[in-house]
Amino acid sequence: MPEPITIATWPFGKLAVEVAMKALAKGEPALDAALAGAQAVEDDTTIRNSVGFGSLPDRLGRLTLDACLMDGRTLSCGAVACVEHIKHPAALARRVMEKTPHVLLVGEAAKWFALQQGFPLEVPYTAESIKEWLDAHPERKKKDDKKPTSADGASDININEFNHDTVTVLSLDKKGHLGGVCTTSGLAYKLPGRVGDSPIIGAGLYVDDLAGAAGATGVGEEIIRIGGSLFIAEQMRAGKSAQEACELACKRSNAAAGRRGVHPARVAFLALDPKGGVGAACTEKADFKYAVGRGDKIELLQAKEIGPKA
Ligand code: SD4
Repeated sequence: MPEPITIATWPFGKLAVEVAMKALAKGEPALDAALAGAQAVEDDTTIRNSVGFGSLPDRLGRLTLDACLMDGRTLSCGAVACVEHIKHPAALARRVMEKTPHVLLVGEAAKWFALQQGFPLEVPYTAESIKEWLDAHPERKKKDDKKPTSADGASDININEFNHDTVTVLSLDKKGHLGGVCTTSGLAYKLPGRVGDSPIIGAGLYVDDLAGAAGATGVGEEIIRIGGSLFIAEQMRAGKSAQEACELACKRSNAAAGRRGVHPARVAFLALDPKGGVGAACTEKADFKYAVGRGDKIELLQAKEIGPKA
């Protein structure tokens, strides 16, 4: 019987890992455990600049959330993008998976679907998040690292210690099944309507018991461009370790930037293979930390950085 494992992005992913590991210890399926973990992070508005309500909004000050999830046993998956006023987008993505024949619902229509499913409409802003937006709004304060998304290339978008906003949680349960969830408020100060990699199956997340689970964080445009998570899963299917697969994805992202003549963006990947092997890597300066839980132990690890010359 495999040992249950959960891995999650960024230091706040520790909370997700704690919650998911408790669920796995009780014998819950990987997808349920990963969702419980992700939702704990969505619920915690004290995690500044993080995920869910209270996190950083778009350029007009509106908070729109993206999420997806995938079951490695069946390849069932669901996603929502650009949803406002719904506190638990990952749970909503699960309803898309379970109650509709579709994979992805977006915007107003996703909100209507949420209402139909009994999700309450809620106010997503906290006093702190409003103050943060007022202080950091690009027209009020010119600060390079908080620039809004520009049209002239994703490589000038920075992910830094102040604007991590995605939790990706990958779990392996006692029965050897994989499940994954990704939930985010997207890039801080994005253009209204912008959707990144996080709710895109194959980009922000991919989970297949027969290959492995992979997730991403960082500049979503660059992750979509290389189909990051599916790329990693396919590398594992072909025999690469989780670590090798994540490093290859970083190399591919760096090479993609090279082909456009721009500096590589900050992206990071994590992966979990069906036997419990773990990997993570990031591009230059992404400074990616991730949480790993096995048994009673939860640790925060630093991902290997893959520079443009690697
Ligand atoms: C996005 N990948 O919307 C997300 C952002 C992110 O830490 O991961 N931030 O592009």
